[in-house]
Amino acid sequence: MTPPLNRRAWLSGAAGLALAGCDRVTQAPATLSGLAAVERFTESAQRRVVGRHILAREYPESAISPDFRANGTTNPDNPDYQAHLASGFVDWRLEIGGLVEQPLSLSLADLRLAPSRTQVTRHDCVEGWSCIGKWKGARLGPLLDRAGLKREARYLAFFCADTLELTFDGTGDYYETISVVDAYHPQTLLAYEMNDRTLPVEHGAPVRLRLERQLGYKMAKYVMRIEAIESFDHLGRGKGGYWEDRGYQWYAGI
Ligand SMILES: Nc1nc2c(c(=O)[nH]1)N[C@H]1C(S)=C(S)[C@@H](COP(=O)(O)O)O[C@H]1N2
Ligand SMILES: [Mo]
Repeated sequence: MTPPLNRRAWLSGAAGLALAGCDRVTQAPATLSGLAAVERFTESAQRRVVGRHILAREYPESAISPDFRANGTTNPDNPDYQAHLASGFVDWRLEIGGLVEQPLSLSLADLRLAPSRTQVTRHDCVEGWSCIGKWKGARLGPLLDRAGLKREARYLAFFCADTLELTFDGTGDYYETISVVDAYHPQTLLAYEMNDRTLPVEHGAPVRLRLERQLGYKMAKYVMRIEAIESFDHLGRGKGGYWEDRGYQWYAGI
């Protein structure tokens, strides 16, 4: 994308002024093209990011599905998880670590105190069904700000309590990855309430991801640990998620 002519003229003019006090004028042409390249880069990067922050459609409460289907794991067969469930998740902590300045260990009470959002949205499963539900949860962006993402962090990985397929190498554990950009989308939540009630076990208690611009399989249930990572090559079979490892698209935009 080339900036419009008048803009480019303005840019070289401004850069020329800035360089007026500089005695190594011979460097000006290289500096100018460098500035123009940076300008073009930020322009297109910004448009991409803004485009990806468009909100998913939200619905009136009257549209909420009376029977929201549960899919995949509906009660993790995992002793640690079952112990937390039995005690109402009082000792449960969500870990946020990896490429962060300040790893976090958050109780449900901590999550409930974090900046939250409530939204009525439609959940689309790749299998061909949709349900509308109301979700309340902590916005992921402010939590990542608190943890302080390091520059190298490009993705967030979500590790879940359930193993969907028993494999010898552990690639059957449910996990997901999303980009840092999508993590900062205003509707991206760590949801702890569904339809005004504590998130039920079949829908991912105590906390599940809501990522409203993508398909259902991206929205990890039973999230135990979040890690900021630079690449997902080393996770599972390297495709970025349990279902991605079995052929689904990594970017499941809708
Ligand atoms: N941990 C975990 N998360 C998961 C799944 C799962 O089996 N385990 N299934 C995914 C799929 S395919 C869908 S459609 C949704 C289903 O969410 P629901 O049970 O609340 O309808 O969760 C997604 N997240
Ligand atoms: Mo799904």
